[in-house]
Amino acid sequence: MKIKKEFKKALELINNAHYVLIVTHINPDADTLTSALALSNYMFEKKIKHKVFNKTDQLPRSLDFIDRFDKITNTLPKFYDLVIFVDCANIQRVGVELNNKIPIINIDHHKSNTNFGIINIVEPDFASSAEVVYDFFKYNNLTISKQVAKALYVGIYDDSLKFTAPRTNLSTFDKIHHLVSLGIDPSQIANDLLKRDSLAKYRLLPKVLNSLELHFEGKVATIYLKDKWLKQTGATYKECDDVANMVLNISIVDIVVYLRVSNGKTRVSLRSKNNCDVLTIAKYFNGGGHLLKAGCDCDTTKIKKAKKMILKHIKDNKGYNE
Ligand SMILES: [Mn+2]
Repeated sequence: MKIKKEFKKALELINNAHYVLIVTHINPDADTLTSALALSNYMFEKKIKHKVFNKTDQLPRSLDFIDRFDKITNTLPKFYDLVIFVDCANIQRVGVELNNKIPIINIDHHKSNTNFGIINIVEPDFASSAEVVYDFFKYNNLTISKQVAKALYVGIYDDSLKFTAPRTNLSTFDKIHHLVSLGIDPSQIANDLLKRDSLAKYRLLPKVLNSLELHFEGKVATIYLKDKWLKQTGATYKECDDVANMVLNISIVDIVVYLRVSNGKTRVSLRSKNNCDVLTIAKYFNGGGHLLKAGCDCDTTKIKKAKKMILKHIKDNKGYNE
């Protein structure tokens, strides 16, 4: 099996490296961070020198119960001789330029992955990159510690959208079964992950939900978040990440378009169900992601304008009527 060999080669490179840099994507989600932290906990146990890098200065606080979360840094180390990308479809996803002479291990599950590494372990049929990292442990017969198990469990749980995403299958549950058998506590993890919301989030949510509009006979819903609401409520946009999925629960809605202005652009998150492809929409605007979960930027700070652009393209792409 080709992939099996790649896992072996990856471990060899890790064991021969002096300093491993593990990099995660911008706008980090649980999958990219837990995949990195699973590897980081393993390396810590094996005394392998390494760092986990993410560009942001605003990591999702809800993940702070995962071991070594506090060690994630947004400063690149001066020296590293191996880079591991996790959950990044392309080299630009980390948001910084790295020394291009240094070998790359590329671990991912995006169909659009550009195979930019000297070792590429990409499993587009997996619901999460954390599952690919799980296989790295399995195929190399490495012991999975409780710390590693916890990180992998959270990555698989979150990126499979709590076991509701289409790529969730028997193998996902086999992995979960094994991880739980190692002694982690799913109930405690659920409490840590899901039940520590700030009050500010619940001051922000009604404002975002109040922006809800339905289009094309209700098939498409739009919502937006205004920067000033963050100041008014003290919430961060990260805390409101699940609002798009919330709106997608409305029975007639197939696509949710969630807009917010950030860094001089309008950031657009697209979520869908019933096999409704939003990746093509995101790609049209130079974005990326998965079939049912994608994102892109519109070159405007006017939410109204961005919304119009996206809706027009959805209309043309899906052949919806007004
Ligand atoms: Mn992922």
